[in-house]
Amino acid sequence: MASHLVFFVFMLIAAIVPAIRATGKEFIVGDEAGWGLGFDYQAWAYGKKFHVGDKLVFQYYPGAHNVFKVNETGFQNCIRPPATEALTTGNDTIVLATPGRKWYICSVGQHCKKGMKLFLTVLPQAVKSTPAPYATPYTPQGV
Ligand SMILES: *[C@@H]1O[C@H](CO)[C@@H](O)[C@H](O)[C@H]1NC(C)=O
Ligand SMILES: *[C@@H]1O[C@H](CO)[C@@H](O)[C@H](O)[C@H]1NC(C)=O
Ligand SMILES: [Cu+2]
Repeated sequence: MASHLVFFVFMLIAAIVPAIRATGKEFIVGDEAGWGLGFDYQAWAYGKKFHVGDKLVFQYYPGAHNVFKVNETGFQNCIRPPATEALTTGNDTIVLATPGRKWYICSVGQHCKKGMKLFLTVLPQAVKSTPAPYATPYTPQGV
């Protein structure tokens, strides 16, 4: 009897957990420091696990900075891509849509050269977002 209840609770949790994970985590880049100068974004990203479906939010005073998604060369040499538009709202949300390596820089002045750049690796989605099957209802026995 008690073991049935434990099984039911387990099934319930197993059905709920993937639904929570699938909504994606939100990362405020730099946490309280936000997106700015004098912050080590590689240290910030180190040890964090980014998955497809998670979001990055770059927060800064609008006009003071911007966000460009660049390739590896652009990241290393601080080259802003001519064709792409910068994100400039000061609350720029990027959904990590594909796995792989991603690079972001600020193109204002010498900010990128001074270290205002972020590199991270996006992992595939941790749990499939397909709806979990319903748990089998607990049926009392020997009543
Ligand atoms: C990287 O981006 C620059 C534009 O900023 C472009 O000229 C270059 O071809 C790109 N390199 C690769 C390997 O895609
Ligand atoms: C910033 O963006 C996030 C995610 O899109 C949103 O939840 C939040 O309300 C925004 N904050 C401000 C101050 O606009
Ligand atoms: Cu900047």
